[in-house]
Amino acid sequence: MTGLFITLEGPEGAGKSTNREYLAERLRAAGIEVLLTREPGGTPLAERIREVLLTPADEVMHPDAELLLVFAARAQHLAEVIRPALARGAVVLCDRFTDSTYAYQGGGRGLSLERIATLETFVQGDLRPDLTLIFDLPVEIGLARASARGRLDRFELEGRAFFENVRNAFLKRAEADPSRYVRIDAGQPLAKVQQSLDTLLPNLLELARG
Ligand code: Z5A
Repeated sequence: MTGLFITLEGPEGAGKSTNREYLAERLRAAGIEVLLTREPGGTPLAERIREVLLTPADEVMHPDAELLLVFAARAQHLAEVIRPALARGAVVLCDRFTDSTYAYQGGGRGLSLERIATLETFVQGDLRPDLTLIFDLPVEIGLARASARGRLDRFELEGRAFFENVRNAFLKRAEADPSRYVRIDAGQPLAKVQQSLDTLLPNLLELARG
């Protein structure tokens, strides 16, 4: 049995966590097993790597170290959580995955996309998400939502140009493969965003039921 692997992507404050819960509720109400998880993280070890990645520190993290930590956490997460859930037929709803690596380490840090693709294949084999929802919104709105939460993490301390590059990288990936990506306008009021998700639901249920 093979489940369904759905990832939610987009910049900070785009509403990925909020809408992940909303989608999970809808799918569970239809009797589908749903596993909610996130990256970096999703297992105790991967959550420890997340702490290292997100905590601001005096020592500047080299971009290659950042890239390898992201994939180290992903290898653990895939082995312990994602692959077993897919193997038992669950729908996996994952808050960020490798599109974030292309956007943050590729678009934001300027690392080579070829190098990211090599690590992607090394860590994931041929596993890719079945569907990726890109929650897109202007950088200033996302940053305002993130700052309203209080203390900023290591990524949120970056400047505006970094986040413009991240956003553009997400949009470019979505445009390049419309069969896998759906762009959601996350700058709308939450009720409208959730109406957009509702329109996807019949399709998702059909896919989840195989
Ligand atoms: N990262 C990386 O560099 N490379 C990788 O490969 C991976 C990750 C996997 C993880 O942070 C960091 O790791 C991330 C990239 C890096 N960078 N940062 N920062 P994260 O995913 O935990 O952090 P985040 O994206 O910043 O999470 P977030 O701010 O919680 O965003 P969100 O989940 O998209 O939003 P939310 O929590 O659902 O909503 C945020 C607030 O906005 C909240 O108060 C909501 O009530 C509100 N909200 C949500 N939607 C709306 C609408 N439509 N209108 C008004 N208000 C709304």
